Parts: sequence; C-alpha cells; structure tokens
Amino acid sequence: MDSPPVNHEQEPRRYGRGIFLATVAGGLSSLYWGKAAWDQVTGVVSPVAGAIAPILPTGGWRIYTISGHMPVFDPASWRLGIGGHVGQPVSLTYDQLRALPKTEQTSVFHCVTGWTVQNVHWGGVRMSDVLARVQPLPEARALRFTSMEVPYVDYLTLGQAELHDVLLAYEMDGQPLPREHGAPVRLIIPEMYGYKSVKWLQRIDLVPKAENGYWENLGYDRDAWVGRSNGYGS
Ligand SMILES: Nc1nc2c(c(=O)[nH]1)N[C@H]1C(S)=C(S)[C@@H](COP(=O)(O)O)O[C@H]1N2
Ligand SMILES: [Mo]
Repeated sequence: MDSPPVNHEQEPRRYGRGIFLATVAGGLSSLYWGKAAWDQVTGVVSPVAGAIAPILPTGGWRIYTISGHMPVFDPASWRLGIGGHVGQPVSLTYDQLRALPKTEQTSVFHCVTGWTVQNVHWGGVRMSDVLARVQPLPEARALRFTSMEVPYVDYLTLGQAELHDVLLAYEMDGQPLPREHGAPVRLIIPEMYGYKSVKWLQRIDLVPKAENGYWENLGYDRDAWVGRSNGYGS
C-alpha cells in the first residue's frame, strides 16, 4: 500500500527560528552567563544570538512546544509520580530518579515531519526497570505519559514500553537534559517518531488501554513505528 504521508498542515509547532537560535546560543553560552542565558529563551531573542548563531551547529534538532512556552523545572517541587494500576506507586524526586540504576545508549531520533538526528547519547533509566519496581497490576496494559506542558500526553502499550531501549532520559550528550529538550526528564523510544517522546514529564500512569495522545487526536498514528506508520512505508 502506498498512502501519502499525513497532512503536515497539522505539523508540530516549532519555535520560531529566531527563538530557536537564541536557545542554541543560550545553551552554549550558559557556560559563561549561567542562568541569565536561559531566562532569554522563552522571551525575547538575544541580539548576541543573532550575531553568532550562523556559525553554531544546531545538530539538526527542532525545538517543539505545543503551548509556545517551556515548563520550568524546579528541583525542590518537581516529582515524577508513577501510579495508576500498580502495586507500588512512587513519587520520585529528581535525586531519587537519578539514584535508580542508570543506563546509557546512543540512538537515532526521528521526527515524523522528516528531520533526523543521528547518534544522540542518552543517559537515564530503563522504562522496564521502572516497571519492575512499581509492579503493574494484571489489568494494566498501557502507560500514559503526562507532560508538565498541559495538555501534552501520549501512551505506549506495556509491550512497547518494555522494549529494552525505551528510556526515561535525564541526560543528553553527557549533560543534564536541557530545558528545551524536556528537562528534567523525557521519554525516549527510538523505534517510534518523536511525538511519542513526551518532554517535561511529570506523571506516568499504568492504565487498562492505550488511547490517543496529543498528536494522535490530530490524525497521527498511535503506533508510530519509524518507517512504517503515518503513511511511510507499507
Ligand atoms: N511536551 C511536549 N513534548 C514533545 C513535544 C511537544 O510539543 N511538547 N513535541 C514532540 C515532537 S513532535 C518531537 S519530534 C519531539 C522533539 O524533541 P525536541 O523538541 O527535543 O527536538 O518532542 C516531542 N515531545
Ligand atoms: Mo515530531
């Protein structure tokens, strides 16, 4: 079957080019400026960014939000709640998350709109390790991932979530996950298009069945396998 790709008028919203470049410049220059650089990301475009951005590599990333602003990670108040149909619900602080057995992997990241970033080095916790810890009840067949960016949610089936390279990633390329990429922690499922990889996670709930996530309500496939969903492949 040879169906065309989905209608990309419903394309994930990306940051305006100017703001995106400010983000990149902010990331690199935060070595020198500290937190002040980040404060510019959500607001105005730094004049400095405009001047130096053309010589900076972007690494191929596009920064997406559905709301136009990025949630703020406050280590004092942030928790990752994992509950729903489980025997052992938990509410993890950032330190507790990082104290779980850590794994690292290098994988490819694909957005359904056609861009790809090779060789992303992630550090985090295997979803399967977390599942073993919270003990899903028999009726739990899927996971709902909820972002701090309301109303972004998405789902995986239990089988999908147990794939060995599905991570809760809190490091990217050897650094704490940057704010624009979903700090403090995002989902990573390299086999699927990027809209499944919910940024700015705050909750994971075990539920009886997968439902539509944010982009799926707008026509994208629930099973977002790279190369064989959303009209790509057969
Ligand atoms: N909360 C939230 N998570 C999100 C998105 C978003 O807009 N908001 N966009 C998704 C899409 S479509 C993609 S391709 C990736 C992009 O990741 P990046 O913004 O780190 O490049 O994030 C995914 N996770
Ligand atoms: Mo995407």
